[in-house]
Amino acid sequence: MTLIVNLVEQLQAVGRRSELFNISLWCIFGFGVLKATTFILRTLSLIFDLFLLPSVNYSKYGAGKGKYCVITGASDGIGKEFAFQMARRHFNLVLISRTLSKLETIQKELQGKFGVEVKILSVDISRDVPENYTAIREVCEGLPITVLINNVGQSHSIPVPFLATEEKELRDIITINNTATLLISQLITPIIVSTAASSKCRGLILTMGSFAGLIPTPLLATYSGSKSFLQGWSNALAGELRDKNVDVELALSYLVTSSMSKIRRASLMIPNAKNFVSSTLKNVGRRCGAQERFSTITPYWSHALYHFIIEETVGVYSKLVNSINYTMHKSIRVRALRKAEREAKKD
Ligand SMILES: NC(=O)c1ccc[n+]([C@@H]2O[C@H](COP(=O)([O-])OP(=O)(O)OC[C@H]3O[C@@H](n4cnc5c(N)ncnc54)[C@H](OP(=O)(O)O)[C@@H]3O)[C@@H](O)[C@H]2O)c1
Ligand SMILES: *[C@@H]1O[C@H](CO)[C@@H](O)[C@H](O)[C@H]1NC(C)=O
Ligand SMILES: *[C@@H]1O[C@H](CO)[C@@H](O)[C@H](O)[C@H]1NC(C)=O
Ligand SMILES: *[C@@H]1O[C@H](CO)[C@@H](O)[C@H](O)[C@H]1NC(C)=O
Ligand SMILES: CC(=O)N[C@H]1CO[C@H](CO)[C@@H](O)[C@@H]1O
Repeated sequence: MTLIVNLVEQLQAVGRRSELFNISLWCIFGFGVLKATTFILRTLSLIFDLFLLPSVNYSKYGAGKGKYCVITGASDGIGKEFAFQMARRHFNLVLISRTLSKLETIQKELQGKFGVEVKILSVDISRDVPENYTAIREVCEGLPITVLINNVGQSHSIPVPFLATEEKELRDIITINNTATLLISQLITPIIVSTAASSKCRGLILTMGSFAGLIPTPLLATYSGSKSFLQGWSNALAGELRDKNVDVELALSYLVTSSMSKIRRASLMIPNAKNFVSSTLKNVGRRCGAQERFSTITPYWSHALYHFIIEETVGVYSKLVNSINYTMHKSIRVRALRKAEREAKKD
């Protein structure tokens, strides 16, 4: 205690001597106050978003007024949950994925349960051919679409060094996660803009991102890059469409149970698709865990706290996070290779 008092007295003595020193002290003090204030505001905003605010009201996007929501990769996992939860909010739907039989089952169930109109289209989005985009345009043209959910994603096999990544896998990642998302958004966005203008409601373009895009991830380099690409693209588009009454949002997720993640049991850090989607739709337009990012949401509470803590401490681009991540994926790769070896022996 006396040490501090002594120090302050000495500093004051120096301060009396030097105007510059005084100004510097005030600057440091002001900087500290600013940092502390923004930290407190971000923390409060996080708590309000996650635990206190009521669900977003979808009537601003035309819920219950015959408006349509287009969902890609809608026959399973997260996409299928988006379909159910948007139907419950009284949106008509356009559902796109490869497997027609799965789409037909969902169509019947949703039409029966919620009395909404459901159109389905089977296309393989990894085959980047103009016919397929024409097919999508034909289904969507003339419909009053206000919401697009860019959800499609295909599972990567196992963590792999970039130099050993096969060209096909590399191209598929970029085609499915990037090119298709861009082209489908280019088809649907003009429809959303004109529907929003003519029916005085807002539009929404929601894209599924991933923690792999948030945190550069060694051994998933191409995939990690493809997801950061979506972050940059989505936020830039958000700026372009702001005056057109269209909200553009990127949803960030750590693992969710699904056939893609090959995880069946939900846990504290790994929700099932239903809980993940309900937290996304409840808070769309708010940031939750992504407090430092505009037009981005980390919706699920445990993912949100994880994102917030990394960002407020070492930062997502730090060397520390990068090397922890490298070790983690190296061990996943070793285990996956061993498993493949065992299965090869069995056959
Ligand atoms: N699960 C996770 O841990 C996790 C974590 C972060 C982000 N995400 C993101 O969440 C999104 C959905 O993931 P999910 O876990 O729900 O995946 P999922 O359960 O594997 O479902 C993928 C959906 O996409 C469709 N699909 C896959 N390839 C397609 C293609 N080439 N053309 C058309 N449709 C295709 C599938 O239907 P068909 O088989 O009928 O085509 C299925 O409906 C993805 O964007 C993913 O990046 C997931
Ligand atoms: C949502 O907003 C609409 C119109 O602004 C209003 O009529 C409706 O009651 C609201 N719904 C809820 C659940 O607050
Ligand atoms: C998508 O393209 C493939 C390959 O050209 C074609 O066989 C298929 O019929 C197309 N799908 C639709 C729905 O048009
Ligand atoms: C490592 O990367 C993955 C993305 O694949 C991410 O979900 C995870 O949070 C990262 N872990 C750490 C400790 O940074
Ligand atoms: C082909 C491919 O690997 N696509 C990636 C698309 O995004 C999902 C989830 O973010 C990844 O799991 C896939 O690896």
